[in-house]
Amino acid sequence: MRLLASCILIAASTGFAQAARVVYDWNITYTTANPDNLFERQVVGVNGKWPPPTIEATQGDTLVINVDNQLDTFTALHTHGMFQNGTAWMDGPVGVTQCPIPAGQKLTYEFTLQQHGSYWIHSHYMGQYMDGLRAPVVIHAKNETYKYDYDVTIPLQDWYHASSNEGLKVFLSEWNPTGAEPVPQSGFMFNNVNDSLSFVPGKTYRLRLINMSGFSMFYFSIDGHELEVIEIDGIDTQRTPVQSVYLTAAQRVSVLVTAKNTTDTNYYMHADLNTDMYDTIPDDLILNITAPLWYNNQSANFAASEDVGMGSTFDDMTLVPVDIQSAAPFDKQVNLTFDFQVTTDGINRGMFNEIPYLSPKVPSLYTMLSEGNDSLSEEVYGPQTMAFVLNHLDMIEIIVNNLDAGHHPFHLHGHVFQMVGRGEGVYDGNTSKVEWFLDNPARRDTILVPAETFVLIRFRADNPGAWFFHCHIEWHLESGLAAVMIEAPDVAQQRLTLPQAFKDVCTAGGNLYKGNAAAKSGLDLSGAPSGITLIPDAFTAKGKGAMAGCIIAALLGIAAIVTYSRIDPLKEGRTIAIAKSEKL
Ligand SMILES: *[C@@H]1O[C@H](CO)[C@@H](O)[C@H](O)[C@H]1NC(C)=O
Ligand SMILES: *[C@@H]1O[C@H](CO)[C@@H](O)[C@H](O)[C@H]1NC(C)=O
Ligand SMILES: *[C@@H]1O[C@H](CO)[C@@H](O)[C@H](O)[C@H]1NC(C)=O
Ligand SMILES: *[C@@H]1O[C@H](CO)[C@@H](O)[C@H](O)[C@H]1NC(C)=O
Ligand SMILES: *[C@@H]1O[C@H](CO)[C@@H](O)[C@H](O)[C@H]1NC(C)=O
Ligand SMILES: *[C@@H]1O[C@H](CO)[C@@H](O)[C@H](O)[C@H]1NC(C)=O
Ligand SMILES: *[C@@H]1O[C@H](CO)[C@@H](O)[C@H](O)[C@H]1NC(C)=O
Ligand SMILES: *[C@@H]1O[C@H](CO)[C@@H](O)[C@H](O)[C@H]1NC(C)=O
Ligand SMILES: *[C@@H]1O[C@H](CO)[C@@H](O)[C@H](O)[C@H]1NC(C)=O
Ligand SMILES: *[C@@H]1O[C@H](CO)[C@@H](O)[C@H](O)[C@H]1NC(C)=O
Ligand SMILES: *[C@@H]1O[C@H](CO)[C@@H](O)[C@H](O)[C@H]1NC(C)=O
Ligand SMILES: [Cu+2]
Repeated sequence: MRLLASCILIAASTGFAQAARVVYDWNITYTTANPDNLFERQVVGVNGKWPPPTIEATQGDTLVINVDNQLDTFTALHTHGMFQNGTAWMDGPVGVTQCPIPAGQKLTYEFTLQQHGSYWIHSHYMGQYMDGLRAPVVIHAKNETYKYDYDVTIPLQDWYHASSNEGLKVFLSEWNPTGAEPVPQSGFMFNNVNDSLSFVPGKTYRLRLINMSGFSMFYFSIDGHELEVIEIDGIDTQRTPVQSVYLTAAQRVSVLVTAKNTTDTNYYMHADLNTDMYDTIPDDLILNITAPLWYNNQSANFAASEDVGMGSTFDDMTLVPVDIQSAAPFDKQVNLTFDFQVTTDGINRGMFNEIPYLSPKVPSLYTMLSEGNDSLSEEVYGPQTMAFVLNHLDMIEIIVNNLDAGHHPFHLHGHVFQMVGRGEGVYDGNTSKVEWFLDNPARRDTILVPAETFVLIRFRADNPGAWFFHCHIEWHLESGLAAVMIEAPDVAQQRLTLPQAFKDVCTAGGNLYKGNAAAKSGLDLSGAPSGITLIPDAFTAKGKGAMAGCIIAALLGIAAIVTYSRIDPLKEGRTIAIAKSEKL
């Protein structure tokens, strides 16, 4: 890659900046890793190694990833944050823009990089990215907005000892009625607990912080150093000095840091886990993760900690994009209210508007492209696909009301959105309850929605395709906290043609690439995934039999925690439990 980068520089300096074809051959393979030094486990890696390589290219390049699935299960890759404008099928989420790639099959992802900034690539098949299939994607601008001497990527990751399948079995179980998520065994900066960074005195660094966690949210800071935020999720912002930043799962923040001129002291970088997210806090989980920042690794001491952890005053909604775009009034409002409830299958699920998302039999994008005028009706996408049909070029406002007592990061595929408003409780349309950000609001692709609050986000429906909108906590996505924006089906049918290779992937896995959510034609939806719903009038309903619910929950909750401890070889017999009863 270094060679390639210099080629691009030469091309640029001779006046004909030629876009490159940046090709990665990715055999998706099992291997083992022990990045936290506590437990060696099987992981999903690339070409027999873990971690997978960082992908690096320049805006305007064509990125090609030749995937050969050498696992014994399915896979699919999502390049997080790419608009995929005109190549919607390259987006990656199974059930939305593609069928899963079966074991032994190949598929090539190929698209033009129309954006620049910090992104990441990860599996979008069940919880597979938590097994290690995730890597940073750095797209350099042809002409970066800010100058710096060094460009360093710092992935922040949480780490589980049990496989995601084992985690899902425990999480999506009738023995887990409170929806207690498996808590990671550790977290680290870079790729393992021993990694560190060395600064050259006086130089300016761009640190690309990329939160590749499945669950955890971090606060990042460096003792003795000011951070200047310059990018969130690919959007350049005005330089904004802060002491620390937070990142929810899937968010990215670039900061500029100027190294000191003196080398008599070393410093620690901090990435503190947000403990509000965990229902239980294992007593051996290191919450305040540190990694050394070396100026002098021979003898010097470390400066005293200035870490404020969760006391951070960072607020991403006050950041100011360099490319100015004021908010425009919305044409259509999509009201999404979410909560967690035990459903008819006995499982505690996350859901929008009381309907858990169930993956349709045909990916929604393919339904959109194959169902003629029926693709304009939400019905054709299935009763539990949470499909919202958007008209081409409308300004869309999504209301996200969080009824839950936890924080959740929401990600929209295919777009960045403006974060135009927020407030306490549920947004009922009373605009005076909203704290507004209408003058060049901050834009990004993943937003934190704090407990019992709402946010308002807006985007222009100018990218025909089917775009997933979901909680980026993998456990919650798998349980049903998702919706699909069906953007301009009429225009999509004119502009988009599904490549043969994507049809072949469906066929190879025994799936169809045409038809409605039931894999039938027209509006005959019999057989479409459905029937996992709220329990009508049951004890789990709010305000009814709450006492009985709590007692049963407490008993079952303990059972769930014991069950979880059993699948973790290191945790045998030791658990600390704080049951989170608010969720009932
Ligand atoms: C970290 O360092 C320790 C001590 O030097 C070593 O035993 C361990 O293998 C290292 N772990 C990793 C993941 O590099
Ligand atoms: C991918 O796997 C195939 C088959 O085992 C092998 O021939 C090829 O060299 C591998 N490619 C890479 C980049 O490791
Ligand atoms: C790069 O951007 C800077 C600041 O926006 C501008 O001053 C400079 O002329 C640009 N350089 C090129 C080669 O476009
Ligand atoms: C990454 O995101 C997770 C989930 O939102 C969060 O708990 C964790 O603190 C984040 N990490 C950082 C360094 O911001
Ligand atoms: C380091 O030294 C340079 C040159 O003397 C000076 O301009 C700069 O302000 C100094 N930086 C710091 C962080 O003290
Ligand atoms: C310490 O510095 C030396 C020389 O710069 C370098 O080779 C070595 O990797 C450094 N060690 C650590 C732990 O950073
Ligand atoms: C982590 O840091 C916070 C803030 O400095 C502090 O309140 C807390 O006690 C620390 N926790 C641990 C486990 O060190
Ligand atoms: C779809 O609807 C348009 C406008 O209502 C109509 O002109 C067209 O014939 C319809 N196409 C089909 C295949 O029914
Ligand atoms: C959104 O839906 C919630 C839940 O049904 C409701 O309480 C709220 O008033 C709605 N908001 C708007 C603006 O319609
Ligand atoms: C709207 O909210 C404001 C501030 O909370 C409140 O004073 C006002 O009565 C509300 N208006 C309506 C129509 O509910
Ligand atoms: C997609 O491309 C069209 C032009 O073909 C452009 O008007 C639109 O703004 C783009 N949308 C996104 C989200 O990139
Ligand atoms: Cu969530």
